[in-house]
Amino acid sequence: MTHKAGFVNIIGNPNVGKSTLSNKLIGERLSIITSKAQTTRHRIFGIVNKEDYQIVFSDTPGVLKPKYKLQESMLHFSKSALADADILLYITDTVETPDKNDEFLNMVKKATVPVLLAINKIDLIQQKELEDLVDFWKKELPEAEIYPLSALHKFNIQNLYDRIVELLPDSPPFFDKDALTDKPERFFVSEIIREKVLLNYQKEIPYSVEVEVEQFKEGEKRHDIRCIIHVSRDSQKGIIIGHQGKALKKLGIDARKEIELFLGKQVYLELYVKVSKDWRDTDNFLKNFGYDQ
Ligand code: GDP
Ligand code: MG
Ligand code: K
Repeated sequence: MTHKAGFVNIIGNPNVGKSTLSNKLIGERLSIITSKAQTTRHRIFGIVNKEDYQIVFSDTPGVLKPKYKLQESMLHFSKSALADADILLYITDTVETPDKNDEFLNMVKKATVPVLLAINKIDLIQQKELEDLVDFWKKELPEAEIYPLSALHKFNIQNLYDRIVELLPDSPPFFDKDALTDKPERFFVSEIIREKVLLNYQKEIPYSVEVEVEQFKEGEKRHDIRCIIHVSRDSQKGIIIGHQGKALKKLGIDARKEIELFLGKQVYLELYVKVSKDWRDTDNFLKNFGYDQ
């Protein structure tokens, strides 16, 4: 029996639905999803293993014009997605205005591997509008195969998935066939906490926060997890903690519930807030947080 395996790299602008679609394709909730842009900072591999194939999906940050070092690193993750792909999955949606200067689009045009173009969020428009949009993309990316779909409503996703499997090259698996992802459990713990920060706090706070898992002690009945929430400035520490500690307490409860679901274990979660001045522009911090290249 021949075995197939390949890297499917998912790219596109912020908020078109990359995380939603990749999670539906993978069938596990691996990348975090919120309505705020720039949620996904790392390349996240989700791996689908079947007897005769292995698909390695990566979900990347959208294109950004780097404003600070963290974003430079995020952009690097995205660009590297183009370098090692077997299949490119370029996602647009029915909301964004197609832009001829789109940096990713221009890279996709130069791709030498098969390009699948997903037009997401078709639940938001009428049939006629969709036909016009499909015509536009046929001209814009003549080599691409077009898949109109709705990731959120799980509509028309199976066709896309089947085509991906067809296009996989003959290859032995890249990862253990029982691996779900190349990221350890503690990575997802920090991502879940970061997602709750995004949901619980406003404005610039979420983008100033990094979560470090300081201790991850696996117990028979319970996991003891201690995390540091790094912020860039003193004033942000007060905001995270909130009046009489209420905001931090709520964050801890929200995060613990979801971590327990994810790990299938009872969890004792301790959260500390620490000011790590200007961590977003400090090489040492970025390196510790896994953003070095
Ligand atoms: P990413 O930034 O490209 O990873 O986008 P996300 O996956 O985080 O999705 C951004 C927003 O679009 C979220 O609020 C999703 O719920 C929403 N979204 C994703 N897919 C669909 C869809 O098929 N239809 C609609 N109406 N919304 C969607
Ligand atoms: Mg995302
Ligand atoms: K997002």
